Amino acid sequence: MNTPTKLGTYALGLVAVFGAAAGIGNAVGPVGPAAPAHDTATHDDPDTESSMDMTQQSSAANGAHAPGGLQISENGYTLQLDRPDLPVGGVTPVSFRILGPDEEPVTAYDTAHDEDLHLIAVRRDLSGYQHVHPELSPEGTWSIPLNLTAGMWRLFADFDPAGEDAALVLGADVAVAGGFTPVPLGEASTTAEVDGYTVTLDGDLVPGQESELTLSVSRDGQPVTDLQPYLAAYGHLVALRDGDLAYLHVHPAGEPGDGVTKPGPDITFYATAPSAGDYRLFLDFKHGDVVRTAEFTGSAGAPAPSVPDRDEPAAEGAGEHDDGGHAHG
Ligand SMILES: [Cu+2]
Repeated sequence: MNTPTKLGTYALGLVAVFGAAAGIGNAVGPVGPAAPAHDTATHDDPDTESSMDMTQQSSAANGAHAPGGLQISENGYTLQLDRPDLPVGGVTPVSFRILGPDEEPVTAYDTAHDEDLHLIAVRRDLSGYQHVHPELSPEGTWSIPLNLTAGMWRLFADFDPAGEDAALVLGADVAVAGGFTPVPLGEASTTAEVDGYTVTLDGDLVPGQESELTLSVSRDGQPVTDLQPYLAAYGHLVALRDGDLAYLHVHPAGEPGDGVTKPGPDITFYATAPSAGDYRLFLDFKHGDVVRTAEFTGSAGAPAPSVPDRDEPAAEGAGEHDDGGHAHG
């Protein structure tokens, strides 16, 4: 009966390896009582003794507030679906309201990217992506048919209520009845094919930092230089974090008609990844009067620090860590 012991030893070995891999900033290691938060642990979960320090490092690296899309209610606004579950098959009407701080449906919106509200639907395995623009009734109900396969879906409403300074992204789940096979996240890639078009991705997502991403569209080996404006840009990019579907803030660089921005082949965006990890990127672009979506899997940051601290000469890199005051636990 010493199998459990062996397993236990093996597990401890794994923890030790993991602790070593986590490297800098992690002298305490993931076992044992939680290290007191170094500086600015912004999450207020009091029960974090088993959480990994890597996660804490990642969130500490992000000075911004929480990413969008993770909440059904925020800043007094609530996404209220008419039905939390839907039948499977074909095209299904979906309707919802945005309730304001007065709990009444919001009927006045500021237009952003040519629309008052953008609805993103994606199954929770990041398949089935749809970006649509529902119709608003005078009473404040948004309606749109969606093509929903069986499974758990996430709906994101991206909108800016009139009178508010900033746009909100609220998210809600919808269960679609029936059996389904989860689709694995695709391998990280810088090339996507859609409908005879090839889209390449240049640039890296950086945890906690805005980075430039350039997507370049070609067809039959020829750069596409006559992209059509779509949503006041030559492309619309949505990025979702694998695992919780956090919705990244992305904005295009330039817009059609500004005298600078060309209609392809390159479309440039600025995106901020809230943490290290995998993301799914969805680029909508319009050409030949058809909107198509190119999808990529991308990673932000390295999974673990690759260079042990002591091997670095006392140069600029180490200096930066010391400034942060949290590199050496
Ligand atoms: Cu939209």
